[in-house]
Amino acid sequence: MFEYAPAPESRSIVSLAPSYGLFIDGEFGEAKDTFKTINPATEEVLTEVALAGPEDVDRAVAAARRAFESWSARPGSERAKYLFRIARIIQERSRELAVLESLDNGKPIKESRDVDLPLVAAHFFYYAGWADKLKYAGFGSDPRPLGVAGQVIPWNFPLLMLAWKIAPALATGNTVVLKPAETTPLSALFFADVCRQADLPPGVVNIVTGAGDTGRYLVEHPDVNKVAFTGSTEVGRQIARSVAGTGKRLSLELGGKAANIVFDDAPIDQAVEGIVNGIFFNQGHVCCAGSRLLVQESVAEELLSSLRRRMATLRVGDPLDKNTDIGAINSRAQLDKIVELSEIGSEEGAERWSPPCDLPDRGFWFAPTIFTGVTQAHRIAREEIFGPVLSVLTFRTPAEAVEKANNTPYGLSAGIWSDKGSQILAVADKLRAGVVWANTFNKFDPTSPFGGYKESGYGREGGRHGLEAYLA
Ligand code: TXE
Repeated sequence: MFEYAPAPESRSIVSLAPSYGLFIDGEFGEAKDTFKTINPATEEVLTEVALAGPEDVDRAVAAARRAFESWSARPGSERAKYLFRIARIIQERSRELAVLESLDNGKPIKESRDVDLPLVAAHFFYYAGWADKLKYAGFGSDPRPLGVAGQVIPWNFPLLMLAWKIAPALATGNTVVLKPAETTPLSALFFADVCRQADLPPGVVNIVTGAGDTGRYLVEHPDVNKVAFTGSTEVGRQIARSVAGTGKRLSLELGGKAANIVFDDAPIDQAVEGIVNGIFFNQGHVCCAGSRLLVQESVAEELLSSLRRRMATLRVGDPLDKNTDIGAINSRAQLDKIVELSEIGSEEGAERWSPPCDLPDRGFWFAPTIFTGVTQAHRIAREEIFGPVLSVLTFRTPAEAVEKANNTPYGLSAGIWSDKGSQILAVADKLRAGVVWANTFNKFDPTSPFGGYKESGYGREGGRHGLEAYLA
């Protein structure tokens, strides 16, 4: 289905077919309509993808329902066998998958290759290990799967978000209909091929591609028992309203506006690396991105000059070049949003800075940017930009840092940089954030729960908590 061929010039590419269908009941098939997915680094069309209508979603949910009975009745050790197989095939085909992910998403190949893909495989290995250990593990005396899970995922980590959702659902005996984002459908379709290669029984995993309407049909489908969504707060709210009173279980992972708090005793070089990783990793398209830097006033000047020097070394450009640090913005719509909020930042009086940076002529690009002199009243201090844009605020005391860090409708993550363990623990305790990193940032691991407070959503993914979300 997806062929992998070395390109004439030294790097390798995936060669794509002209079109791809929906994956329902173990087979790829057409839909009435199609849509195009493009390479955001060049604006070239990669391929056409089937657009699932209500009748396609019906078929997918029916296939998942038929598969549920036998899948949930299998011993956990058998479900584990399939998950281990999937994990191993992902490892074997990880080069193809990494290239495909970077082509469709725009992220640097060194991130898809060294971060996304290893984490994807790790999630399948981790949840494979749980599948035969659910009884007597504190999930109740007879933990049961919920049924058919309708899962809607975003475009920033297409395959990793799929792994976060599909691996625990399958380990617990649920079956799945998953809708990837409309700008990044390809790695989910590749994953469907992986399921076939692993001989996963038909109907256990179904992939319906399409835009928001397809997602809406899926989450509103009466025969779906569990809805899992990662995406914007606005759509999360709509989904919460539509699910209310239906008896469906819901988990939501929405936006964030994380504070990365740097105290005056922090190792500055290490903190600068953490800040850069916090906001420029994956072009800042990260729900837990450290998009607000809170730096203690006494070290602000030193830290900012060091940060500017480091930013000047970042290479923006071709996602398939292994030296690239910042790739393409995923879509024109996302680029427009980043541009608009950045212009608002300047209009509201914050000072904007980017290193000199040659951006390619075609494609969607945005230079790494910091705003200093930001106050809590500024929109760039409150709204999720979801791009490579950092808002810098200062503080004098730990209490002020906590007050500013918590002054957001979100509560997904935060970072603390300090040499004093006691300071880190005291501050972490007061932060309203689901994840708090100490002297590091954007560290992910399948064993750790991830999720937010307030408008960042509810429910946890990852770790044993990720299983609870799929068990009655
Ligand atoms: O999200 P949407 P968008 C934030 C980020 C970004 C903004 C908008 O700030 O700038 O959201 O991004 C599907 N019923 N995050 O527009 O629309 C859609 O097809 C069911 C943070 O891309 O929420 C896609 O598969 N599904 C976030 C998925 O929802 C619907 C990651 C996400 O798209 C739907 C992404 C509907 N009514 C964006 N409407 C994070 N938490 O990481 C759309 N979808």
